[in-house]
Amino acid sequence: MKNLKGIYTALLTPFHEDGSINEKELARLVRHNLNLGADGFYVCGSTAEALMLNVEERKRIMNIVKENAENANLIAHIGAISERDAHLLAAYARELEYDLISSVAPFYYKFSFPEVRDYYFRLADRSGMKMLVYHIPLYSGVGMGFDEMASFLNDDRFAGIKYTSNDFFTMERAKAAFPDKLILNGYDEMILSGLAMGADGGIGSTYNFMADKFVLIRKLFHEGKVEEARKVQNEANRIIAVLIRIGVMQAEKEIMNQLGFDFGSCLPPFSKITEEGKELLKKEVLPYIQKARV
Ligand code: MN9
Repeated sequence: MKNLKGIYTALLTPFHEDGSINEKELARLVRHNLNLGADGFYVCGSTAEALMLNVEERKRIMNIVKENAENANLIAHIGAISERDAHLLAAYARELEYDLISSVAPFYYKFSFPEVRDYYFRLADRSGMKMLVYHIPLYSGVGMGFDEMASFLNDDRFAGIKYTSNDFFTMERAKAAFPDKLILNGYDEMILSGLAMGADGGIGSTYNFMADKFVLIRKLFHEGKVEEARKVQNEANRIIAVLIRIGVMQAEKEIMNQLGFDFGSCLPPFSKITEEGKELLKKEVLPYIQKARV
């Protein structure tokens, strides 16, 4: 079994002015992140605005990432409000030989937990792929406690959980009960807490331009250098605090633009970043991140 622990960049999607995908820049983003030391990629997740893209666009992104990722680990987020679309994307992930599929819980209609559970099992069964449950209660509105998580982790068809919550108590309980399952931390600003409670790595949006900091935090943590790891977490958090003031996704795209990429802006209904936001990033973020060499 391949080692799937590590630091995964939740890739952004660069767009042209007309809203079509900038494929050349996506390939550059993947190469930039390999240079920063990322172990793998989380493809078509929240950060990619994938829930606002159609199946063809998502397949195209999966394809471009596969072609440029060398032998990095690949997780395809195939979640969609249409389960039919999710099955199509899961089948495509298998065709491209992704390592895992992942899905947000079915949302909007307030499905019961048995409905949520059966959704996940159908996707794993039909695709023959191992599933990483994407737990993000703040966005999906679907909460899960230890018992719900255990109903997945008890089963071979489930690789683990992408854990985007600050309930580290439940994270620890899940890891202690299922030490061989993969728990990947979701909130970048708290990855050190996640690692301390048993996370095997992380998946994050701010990794797009500072994966090196998260690779270092994880390395220092595993060497027992927790104070040093906290210094790097502090460097990352000073940046993330600025992003939160502006709007995380809009700010992330602008940072890529300032690094010399051509990422455009987020799709509507996301608003465009203001001139003031751009200035703030130039002053308070750009000097503290690595320049691109691709
Ligand atoms: O995948 C990301 N979560 C969302 C994880 O986009 C909802 C995080 O990387 C956050 O963007 C980041 C900033 O809050 O931690």
